[in-house]
Amino acid sequence: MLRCGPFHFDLSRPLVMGIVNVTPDSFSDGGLHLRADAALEHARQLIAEGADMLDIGGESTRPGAQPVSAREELWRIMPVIEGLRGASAPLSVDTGKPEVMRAALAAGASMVNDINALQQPEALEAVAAGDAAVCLMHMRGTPQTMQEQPRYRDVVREVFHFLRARMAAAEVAGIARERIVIDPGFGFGKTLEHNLALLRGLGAFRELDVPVLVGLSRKSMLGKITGQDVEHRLHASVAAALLAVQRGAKIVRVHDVRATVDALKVWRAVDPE
Ligand code: 8Y4
Repeated sequence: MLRCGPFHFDLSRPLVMGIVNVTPDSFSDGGLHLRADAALEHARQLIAEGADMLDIGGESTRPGAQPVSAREELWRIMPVIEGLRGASAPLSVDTGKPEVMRAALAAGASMVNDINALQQPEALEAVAAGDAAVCLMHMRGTPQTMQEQPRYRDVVREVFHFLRARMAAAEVAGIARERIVIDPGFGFGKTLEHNLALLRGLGAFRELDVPVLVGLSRKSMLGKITGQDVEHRLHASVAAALLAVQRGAKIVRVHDVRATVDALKVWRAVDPE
């Protein structure tokens, strides 16, 4: 069971989280209003395509991307969250900043997706204060430094221990286990070999007894495997999402919702619970 504010999921089937970027590089940059309108239209389209939840992000987390201020992040995402009030799918806010979490949750978001796993001061409290879910993700380093020669003795073990510790911190802060999702953080301070080891070893995270979310959509590891650049990674992304759910992932974070939903329908027809 996953509790996301007023939304409850029994997780008898995997969920598709659609990605809505509200960053200047993702939509033609015709000013704040046009950007919010484009993101809203995109969000509504993803819900129509079968997204179970949406992840709204105003800060680019690409390797090397520059951080943005809380004020800028709020300007970007708040019109989108407010515009989606009453939507049939829960909204997740992709942020590490407690100020942004509080504003988004007050405006009706039901989940916080934090690539920093609530390690910023006040982040645990910001989530604990309400009934939203949280995704705790593993990252080595920061988006600015994470591609600098990451080294692990045993990547599955190290990610597992980090996530177990962040789950414990979240529970101590008052976030019930049924509100917690974990994510090994594909691509965040990991080489291709680390990412493949995590995908192969994904089953190990089931021991933590909370849903596992996986984000592989269009990522550079798929570029390395296929030789395709970012706009031609749909097929690899669908294959990766399917492999992840076969290995126990309960939520897949994707750009291409319709294709992923169809692939999961085929999987379910063959492998019904
Ligand atoms: C093309 C498109 C190339 C996207 C790279 C990317 C995750 C995440 C991101 C994830 C969770 C990304 C916010 C990176 N990835 N949140 N966020 N899990 N929970 N890169 O794997 O999509 S952003």
